[in-house]
Amino acid sequence: MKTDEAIDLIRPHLKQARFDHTLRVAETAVLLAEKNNEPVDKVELAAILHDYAKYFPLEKMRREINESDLPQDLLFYHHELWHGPVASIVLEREHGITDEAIKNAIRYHTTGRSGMSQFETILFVADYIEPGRSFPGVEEVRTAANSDLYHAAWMALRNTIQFLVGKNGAVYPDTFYAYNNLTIHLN
Ligand code: DGI
Ligand code: FE
Ligand code: FE
Ligand code: FE
Repeated sequence: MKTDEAIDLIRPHLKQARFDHTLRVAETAVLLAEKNNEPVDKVELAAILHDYAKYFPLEKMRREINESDLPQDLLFYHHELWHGPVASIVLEREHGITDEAIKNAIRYHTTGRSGMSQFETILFVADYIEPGRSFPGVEEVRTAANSDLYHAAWMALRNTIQFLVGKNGAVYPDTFYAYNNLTIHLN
């Protein structure tokens, strides 16, 4: 799939603000791909597609998870975690996205996971630092991303875990595994 086809595919599924976010994630991901020697076109495609399922009806996402090989425990956690895994399976089944690197980057873009590839880490960080984001601490993560992609990912995971725990929320295990994995490997 080409970039312009991907944009045409996602556009009708997204609100304007989410579409604009997507284009900023793609621009950010391309810069990180260039800096870290990942295939720019593939990273850009993953970024354009990453929030494809963001506004799927909850019932559709629930059904897709139920009828898939995805971990069923997703259904016990916040529905915000569903759109990445659901996008990865629907994009493969209905739109021929079979590339494993692209599928995994989309699948894990919200939670992260232990042992994320550099490709996956680029989308994870780009989604967090795109210029429209204003999370507390995001500027620090942007600075880190200029010199150390994995350190930036670690900071984003730490901030997200702190944010979720701070509001007494659940944290999906993959997010902890991703954080612990980078904590151990960066030291
Ligand atoms: O889809 P986006 O808004 O661009 O960003 P995203 O896919 O990274 O979604 C992030 C939201 O998901 C963020 O507000 C926190 C929320 N969330 C809920 N539970 C978890 C979680 N994020 C992570 N990483 N882990 C969780 O368990
Ligand atoms: Fe997302
Ligand atoms: Fe994210
Ligand atoms: Fe996003």
